[in-house]
This record gives sequence, C-alpha cells and structure tokens, in this order.
Amino acid sequence: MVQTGNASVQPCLLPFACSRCVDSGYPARLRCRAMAQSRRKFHLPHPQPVDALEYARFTGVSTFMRLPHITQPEELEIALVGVPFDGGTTYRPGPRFGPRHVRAQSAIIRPWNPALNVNPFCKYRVADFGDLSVNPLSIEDTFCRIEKGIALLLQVGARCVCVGGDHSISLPILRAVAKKHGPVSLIQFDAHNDLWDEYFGSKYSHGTPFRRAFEEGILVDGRVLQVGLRGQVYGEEDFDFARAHKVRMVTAEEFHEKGLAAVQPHLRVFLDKPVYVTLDIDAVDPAYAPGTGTPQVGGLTSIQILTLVRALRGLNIVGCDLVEVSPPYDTGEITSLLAANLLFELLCVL
Ligand SMILES: [Mn+2]
Repeated sequence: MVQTGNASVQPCLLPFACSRCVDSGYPARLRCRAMAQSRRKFHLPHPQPVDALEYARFTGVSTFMRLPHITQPEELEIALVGVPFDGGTTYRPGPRFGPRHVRAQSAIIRPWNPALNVNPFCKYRVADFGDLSVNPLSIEDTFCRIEKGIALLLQVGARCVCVGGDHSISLPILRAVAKKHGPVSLIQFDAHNDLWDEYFGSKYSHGTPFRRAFEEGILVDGRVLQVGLRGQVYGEEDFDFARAHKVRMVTAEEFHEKGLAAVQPHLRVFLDKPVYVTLDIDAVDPAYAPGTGTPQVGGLTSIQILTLVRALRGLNIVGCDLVEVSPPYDTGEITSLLAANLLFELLCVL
C-alpha cells in the first residue's frame, strides 16, 4: 500500500504498477511525467518496478530492478539488456552468469535516488528487455547477434544499458551505436585499457575491444577517457597505442591522490558530443568486487565508483554497459550487489 495521505487511493493489484495507479497512487515525486514528454507513441502502460510494499522484494520472477520484462523495442526508451557471453575471457571465466545474478541483487533497488534527485523509472520508460541470444561456441557469431539485437533497439529510438558478459561485448554494441550516431566518445572505467592487439592469435577477446574500435573508426583520437587503470603490464610499450591515439588516462594512483579533480577536466571535453560509457567492474578493488575475471589490487572503492558515475550527469550518453561481473568468483554476492547499484546510478545519469 502506497502512503499518499489519501485513503481512497488504492493501487491496483497488477504485478507491475500500471500507469493508472502510478498516476493516482504514488507520492508526487514518483509520478510519471515521461509519457507526456516523449514524442513517441506507446501502447503498453508506463513500466514501473513491482511495488515492494505490495509484493515483497524476494518474490516473483527475477528481472532487472523488478521491472517488467518487455521484449517490444518500440515500447521502450531505455532497455536493460543482458548479454551473457564470456567467450572472450582470458583468465577466470564466469561473466556469462553476470546478468542473472545482477538481476537477483537488483531486487533491493528502490526507485528514488536522493544523491541525484531523480527517479529514472518515472523519467523514462525503462524495462528488462531480457538477454540477447549468444553463441557460447563462437565469438564472431555472438558479435553478429549482439550487433543485430542492439541495432533493433536503437532503430526505434531506445537507448541500451547492457549487462555483461565479458568486455568483448562492448565492440559489437559500439558497432551498432556507431552505425546510428557515428563515431562516439568513450568513457571507460577499467583496471586495464583493453587496447591489446591480440591474444593467442585471436583479434577478439576481452583485452582487445577498444583497439578494434579505433581501427574500425568507431572511436576517435583524443575522445577516449580511461579511469582506474593500474596493475602490471608486459612492458612500457603496452601504452604506445593509447598514446598514439591520445587516449586520456587517469590511473587509479592518480585518482587516489587527486580524486574527482583528476577526471573533471576530461569530462568537460566530452560535453558536446555523443558519449558511450563502459564500466568494467574490475575498476573497483577486489576487496569490494572480488567476483571478476582479472582482478587487480589498488582499485576504487564502492563510493568512489558511485561518485564517478554520478559525475557523468549532463553528458549526452547514447548507451552504456556494465561488464565482467563473474558470479562464480563472487563472495556473498557483493560484486553483483555493487553492479546492480551501479546499473541504477547509470540509469540516473541518462
Ligand atoms: Mn575491461
């Protein structure tokens, strides 16, 4: 039962809060404004998370943030998309189980963000689009499937927030995004730059997506920012490619020393153009996010990564992903829980 101060207002008992009870029964700050604002026509009611005061958080079929599962792209402004592929991992596997566990942990998310004063579920039509179909035996075929799946959503004007999966999935997503928007700026939170050329002769892995994206003209010199870089590399020459393409790098050490001030001057450069955001959970220290494939010590804390994501507000974000959550290596589901919260914060800056 939603407390509104008006005893006659009773939310209906549909498993999803329908537009009628959202409009009439929710506190003013949670009321839907997006339907009037959007220029597109929708047929389904405005999607809302299941009301935890009607159906306890641990009940029901698991979806991202207890939103309805809507598979019609044309009904959505923002699609939460699972991409359960980890055929690009080089060390510890497991991110194929990422979407499922992030869904489970996201049951605790409440709709209002007091830090940013926003309810993303009212602002936009957001739903769980489900998982894209992947081919666990072929990275090339999986890339085709991802690009096609994302393109279908972009075509009707929806933005995609993808949950991996390993970091290789960002390449086919970016391919689809670039076909719609042209070359994009990239903000990457990551312990590694993922700009390696190849691994065991393969051009496609979770260590190579952004080098391929540069080669394919999806990314542009000077318009890539990487935050949280740290750990050992094979040699100093591992940064040659990044330097040649004027990649903006804020190492974890630099961030620990200077905080947000180390990042903000770079963000200002990105204000005018379409930006894609990719968040590798290994940007966060394994003490906070142990469930990942290639953990590096000395990383960000939970509050630091939350603060960094919140700092993206105001940018023209055309899509984003959250990758490399590996539930088999998680402890007490803390990595999936952090990922679920970061997913919500990403929605709040769109
Ligand atoms: Mn990565």
